[in-house]
Amino acid sequence: MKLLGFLLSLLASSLVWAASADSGQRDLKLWYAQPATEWLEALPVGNGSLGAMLFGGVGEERVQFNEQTLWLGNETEMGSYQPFGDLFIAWKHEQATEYRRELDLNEALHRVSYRTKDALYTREAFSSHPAQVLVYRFTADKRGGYSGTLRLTDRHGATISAEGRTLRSVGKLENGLDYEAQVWVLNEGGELAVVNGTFVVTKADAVTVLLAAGTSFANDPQRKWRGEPPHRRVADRLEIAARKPFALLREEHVADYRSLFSRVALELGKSDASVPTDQRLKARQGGGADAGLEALLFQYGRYLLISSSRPGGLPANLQGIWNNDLKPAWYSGYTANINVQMNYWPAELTGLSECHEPLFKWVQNMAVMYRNTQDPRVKSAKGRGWSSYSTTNPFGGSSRWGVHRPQSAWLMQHFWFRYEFTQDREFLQRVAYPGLKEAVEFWEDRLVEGPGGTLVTPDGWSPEHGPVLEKGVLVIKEGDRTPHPGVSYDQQIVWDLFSNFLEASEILGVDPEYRAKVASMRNRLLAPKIGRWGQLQEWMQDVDDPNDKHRHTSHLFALHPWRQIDPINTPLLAEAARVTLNARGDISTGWSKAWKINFWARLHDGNRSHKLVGELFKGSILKNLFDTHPPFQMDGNWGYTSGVCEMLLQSHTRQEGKRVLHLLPALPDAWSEGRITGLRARGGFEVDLSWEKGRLTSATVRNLAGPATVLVRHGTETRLIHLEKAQSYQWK
Ligand code: FUC
Repeated sequence: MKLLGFLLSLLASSLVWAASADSGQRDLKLWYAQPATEWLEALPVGNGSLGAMLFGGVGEERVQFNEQTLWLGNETEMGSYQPFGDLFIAWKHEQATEYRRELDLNEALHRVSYRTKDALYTREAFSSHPAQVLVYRFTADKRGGYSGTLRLTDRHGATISAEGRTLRSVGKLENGLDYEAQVWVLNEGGELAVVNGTFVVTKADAVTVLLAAGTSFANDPQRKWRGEPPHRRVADRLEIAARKPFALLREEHVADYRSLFSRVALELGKSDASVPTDQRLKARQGGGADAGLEALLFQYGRYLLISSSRPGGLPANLQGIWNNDLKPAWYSGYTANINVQMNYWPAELTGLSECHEPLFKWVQNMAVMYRNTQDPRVKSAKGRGWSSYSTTNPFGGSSRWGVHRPQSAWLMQHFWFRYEFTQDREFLQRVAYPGLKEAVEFWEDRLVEGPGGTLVTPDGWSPEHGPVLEKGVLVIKEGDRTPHPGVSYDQQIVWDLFSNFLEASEILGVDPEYRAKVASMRNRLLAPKIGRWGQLQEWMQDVDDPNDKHRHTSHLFALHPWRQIDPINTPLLAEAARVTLNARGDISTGWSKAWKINFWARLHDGNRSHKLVGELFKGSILKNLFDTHPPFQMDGNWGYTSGVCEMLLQSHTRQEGKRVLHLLPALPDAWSEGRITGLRARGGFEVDLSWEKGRLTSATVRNLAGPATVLVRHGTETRLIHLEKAQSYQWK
């Protein structure tokens, strides 16, 4: 019997470690040699809407879960994103050795394994998009190893019950939103009993826990944001999932996740993945080199986006979908003067166009809410188009802090990106174009005549500070929102909007007269200016302070994410942007550093981008690799992933009217060797790149869309290529 146990344990442990023997896989794991002791050490799983933070405790596992529609607030009150509840699973296991927990980004699986004096215990968890349930399975190499309790808690006064094999919490928020969570406990062997509202498991061989949660939220303003109560939906999901063997649930989950995740692979040098992630992070923070960790953080951004943003759902908020606070920072909402856009920068670049969709739906909903608003602060001048406040919730309610006139214009950029990358003409015609045109009309009605017959926006602000006179001295004050005409941020966003509109109307062959009018308005827009200390001016007047270290660099919008400024076509302005960035410095909040990685890449300075990568790791990456502002804010994760793309491939510029695919435009010395496959470029291209000793060794450009002629650039060499649909070009 003893011998059998030993053999079984050998078999189980070799299975557990089999995956990690493959070095390609090992590099894509976050792993730790101890359980999480606090929330920001726990590891996230998510299926786009149902998310959880897993602590991996031995004596007690904590599953802190969220569902992305559990929001307080309404159309007028901001409210905030709420934690749903916790599931505590306590096993009578002590003195664990060989402890390991990991998040495998290749398969979106969370695993825990440890040994006690008589057995090897293993767990596997995932949040399944196809099944819409969270699955957590506990196994061991000995029979009857699981005895303990399962307890469900809630933070909003829900009624909690335990019956049969179901734990249930049912409640209502003060805004009338109904919510429900159910946990099914499926034990193999042993017994399951209800004692005082909790489940007691005795001597089970294995236990599978299924969790589903939902609310009565409907993502639809016409329905006043309310749909069916969640009960039936939640129960049905569990019933269907419970009928499937664990292996099948797992297989369907992995297949679904990999259909998105595996589109892009990145290798950056070698690193020792046998070292736990928190130790690698510490070493990196201390200045050590770890290109593998940088590749892991890149893929983590993709993992997080797939896990928090799926078609039909809400967009990823400031914390994705993961929140444990009743009063989360900035409501865990949607801030659109940089943050929510940054969340989606990597979507098209890294082949996750589907994950971009929730943003479009949200923008369309906001348009419904704000188009006819009577709120004098954000009302459009002549009833055309819409704008809003900086921070809003899913229902259109806002914090009312920061009137943000370019809201729709900047957000419409994402619709244009979607078209540029996918070349989906139907999307352009049906979805993007009407929204672009509406935003153009909004600005047509607002622009006024400025100096020298230029057109300026009348009353904007440069998030999130401004020039004020204090005791006769001009200072740039944090948070000041005094309106000013011709603010660079506004001017550049309107230039971007008009440019996208012009291209869109030309491609679709519509509105030729209006196009001509918009073209002439664009030509008259007050252009970016170089100020007295060589900087790119933030305001119409040359008032920038060279000692200003503000985290927002709103006036560099034209450099990134847009294309009005670039080193090849507008070298003087690019130089001014460089002066500005140097003055602002590299030390800032998480997302600000992430943005700067993108800026320096756009200036073709890979080493400086990589220095910012180091700064990001140093003060802004937490043990579970979440970005921190502080506090924790996920935009920096996504801004980083986008930054890495910008270092390796850019496709936003034109030369002589032709799109340019720029290969390795900002490769840092630290990434002397590497390989990336599946990166996307504007124009509908997919690009693979390999390099050694800092030099490109091969590149493949595949054309996924219709016939196209593009310039491919590498270093100082530029080649004109023509590709039919599905054809590829090999750079040698
Ligand atoms: C903007 C930023 C803050 C923070 C918040 C969510 O207000 O200025 O730094 O990121 O959004």
